[in-house]
Amino acid sequence: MGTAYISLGSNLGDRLANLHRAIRLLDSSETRVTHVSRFYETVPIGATREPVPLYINCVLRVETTLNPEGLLDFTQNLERTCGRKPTFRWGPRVMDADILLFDDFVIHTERLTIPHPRMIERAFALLPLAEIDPDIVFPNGVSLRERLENPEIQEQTLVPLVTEASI
Ligand code: A4P
Ligand code: MG
Repeated sequence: MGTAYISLGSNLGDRLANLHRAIRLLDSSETRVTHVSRFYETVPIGATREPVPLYINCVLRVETTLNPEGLLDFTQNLERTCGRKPTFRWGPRVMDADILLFDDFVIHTERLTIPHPRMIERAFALLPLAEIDPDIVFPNGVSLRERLENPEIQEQTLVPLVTEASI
């Protein structure tokens, strides 16, 4: 059994409904959702060709019998089931499901990089992660607490939504 942290983001359609649906789909026979962070409304990060609407983001902790590649297949199927259509990089999407961490694995293949390479710069991933497990230390020895004190993380805008994230 492996433990993974998954970041969910939606900035198209009924964003809350999209997140709830993804959480339900993830709670399956192969991946059990054990923790869900609060939901946050977040300003889009990353340069795009055109303005992109605000995201709602959250992070989940799952216990899974899948290996990392199997979990990526699962999350990519989930993105399609939720109605994600290919657009441009960082374009609006009904659902983005990224694997942030998987046990202490460090993976660099063509399809999969773990820890997620951009996680460390993104408050929308780090803050919800800290709600679930504030004591995380990344495989490179950097602690989550250390990253949260970084001014570049602290200046990013995250608004917690008053809604119950439920499994
Ligand atoms: N891939 C490699 N490693 C992973 C991993 N750990 N988890 C590959 C998931 N996928 C991984 O992803 C592109 C490819 O990454 C996949 O084919 C997979 O094999 P994608 O989701 O199809 O494309 P993308 O998301 O447009 O590009 P990218 O570079 O992955 O973007 P990110 O890093 O996912 O960022 N701002 C806010 N506020 N909230 C957000 O949620 N999300 C993004 C997307 C940008 N800005 C955002 C948010
Ligand atoms: Mg992605």
